[in-house]
Order: sequence, then C-alpha cells, then structure tokens
Amino acid sequence: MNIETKDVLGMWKEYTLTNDLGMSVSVLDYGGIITKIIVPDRNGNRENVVLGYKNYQDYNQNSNYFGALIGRVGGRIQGASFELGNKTYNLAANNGNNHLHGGPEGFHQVIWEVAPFLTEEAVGLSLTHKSMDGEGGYPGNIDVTVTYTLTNENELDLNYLASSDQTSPITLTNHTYFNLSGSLKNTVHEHRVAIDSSKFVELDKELIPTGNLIHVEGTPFDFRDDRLLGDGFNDDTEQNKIAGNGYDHYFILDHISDTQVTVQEPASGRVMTLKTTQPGLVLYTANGLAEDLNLAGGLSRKYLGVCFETQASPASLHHEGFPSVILQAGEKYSEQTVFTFSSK
Ligand code: G6D
Repeated sequence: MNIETKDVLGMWKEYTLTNDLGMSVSVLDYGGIITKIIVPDRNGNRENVVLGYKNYQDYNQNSNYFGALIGRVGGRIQGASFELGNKTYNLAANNGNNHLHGGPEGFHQVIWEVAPFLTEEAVGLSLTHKSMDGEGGYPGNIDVTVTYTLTNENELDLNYLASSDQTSPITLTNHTYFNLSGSLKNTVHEHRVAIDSSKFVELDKELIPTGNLIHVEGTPFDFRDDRLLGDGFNDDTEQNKIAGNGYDHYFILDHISDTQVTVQEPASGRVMTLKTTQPGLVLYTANGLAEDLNLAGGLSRKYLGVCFETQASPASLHHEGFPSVILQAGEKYSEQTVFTFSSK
C-alpha cells in the first residue's frame, strides 16, 4: 500500500494510490479528477481502464468531464432555473437553455483540499471544498468532503458527505468513463452490462426529462439480465436516437440485488461491479465524444467509454415522483458508491 504525489504543471498535484494487489488509482486535486485506474486482466496484464487526457493541460477545458467530481448538481436542470420556497433561482445556462453538471463554477474545476491517508487495509484521499452561498447561483454555504479509498479487495470506494446552512439542491457524482478492454484497445460495444433497474427516465430532444418513466421491458434499456452495450448504439428506438444513438439516460435503481451494476469485458476477462446507496444513475455511453482528443492510450472516438453517474435526479426540481436532490439546512448529505474490479 502506498501513495505517490507528483506536481503537475506547477498548478496541480496528482496522487497515485497503489494497493498490495497491483491496482492503482491516480487522482488530481483539480476537479478530483480520476486520471488513471490500473487493473490486471485475466492474465495479470495491468492496464489503464479509464479515459483521460494524454497531456494534463487538456484537463483545463474538460468539457467531457473526464474522471471529474460533479456538483453541486449532476445532470441537467431544465431552463437553468428552479423554485425553492417562494424564490426562483437562475443558474448559468451552459448547455443550450439548460444548466449542466453544476455549470461553469461546478466542482469539476475546483482545486480540492486533499488529505492523503494510509491504514493497514486501505489507502485513500479525503477531498474537501467549501462552496459559498450564491456560488454557481445556488443558495447556501455547503461543506463537502469526498473520500476516495482503495482497498486490498480492489475496491474503489467513493464516499460523499455534505452539509448546508440553507436548504439547497445537491447531488454529487463522479464522471469517470470506464473501458475494461485496457489501454483503450476497443470501444465499449462488447461490454456486457447488467443494471438492477426496471424503469428509466424519458428524455426530450434537449435531453431534458419529460416527466415520464418508461418500463425497460422489451426495450434496449432492459439490462436486468446482462446485455451488450452495443445493442443500443444502432437500435432505432426513439430514446436511443435522441441520445445520439446510445444511452444518456437516468435509470431508477430497484435495489433488489446487492449489486446495482455488473460490467464484463469478455476479451480481457475484466469485471467491474458497482454498489451504491444512490436511488439511480445516468448511463452515458460517450455518444457525444469528439473523435480527435489526445487521450492516454490513443485518440478519442465515439463509444470509447461508459459512465455510471450515480446520483439523485435534477428532474425532481420540475416534476413529482423523481428522487429528490434537495438537502435540508442542517441535515447531512451522505452517499456512497463502490467500484470493485476483478477478472475471470
Ligand atoms: C453530454 O448529455 C451528455 C452528458 O450526459 C455528459 O455528461 C456530457 O456530454 C459529458 O452532454
């Protein structure tokens, strides 16, 4: 178990956590960005399984949010505004008419205070940030602590804590793009994915929830038994086409299984499981990824990674019946998502 720290461009620090099994996770203080996750395949070949820039300075304009912590509110807030109490809050419209991923002052581009830690069973980083009242247009002074922990069971545990002195919307997530083929050898077409969910949120052409929930039965969104991600890339189902021929949808988790997502990449034998306390997640298959970004491992292309953005739903600010993003003043926001890696 160890932690290496290195200076990046004289602006940031990168921390690399390594466990006793040869898994390592590298994180920037800037945006809490996960730049690399190195895990072995079935033959013990240790390779990077996430998307990240080859050159650190490219993270300055991280419009794909590679690896980044997302907040105050992950996802899209319709019309870049919400009502709370008897007040309307207007946010930056940084994605068409809507507010995406906390806007220009979002947590993806904050330099977090980092406190590394090392115990017998784990190695990790505690990232803290104070978001001031009015920052990004949101009410309340919010203290946030996100803890990244790597264990000797090859678990990467993301633990999110926050508190606010005013009632305010918050739903935090991490925007890592996974690709279990290793070193970006293949797209994620052949990743087999199972998601413990029977309903997903219908989107309009602006990728804004319509307020309807759609049952997955008989659709390319039925991941209750595992299925190839690629099934949804060429399907003429309206919702896949709206997302740019893929997935960019919030799934309501049934929490029937003790594991909410399982991902398998047959060629390498790598397996990733996801367990979360969150009520749902956005499945995003990099449908909008540009074709020419210089990534560690090669040039970017469509479908090169898959995100599982565990979170509540900002649709709850405009529709009844969606997992709420409201944190009451003085209450504790506490959520956890654990990614576990193995091979077979
Ligand atoms: C696109 O719609 C998608 C988002 O879900 C994603 O987070 C972003 O690209 C990186 O806007």
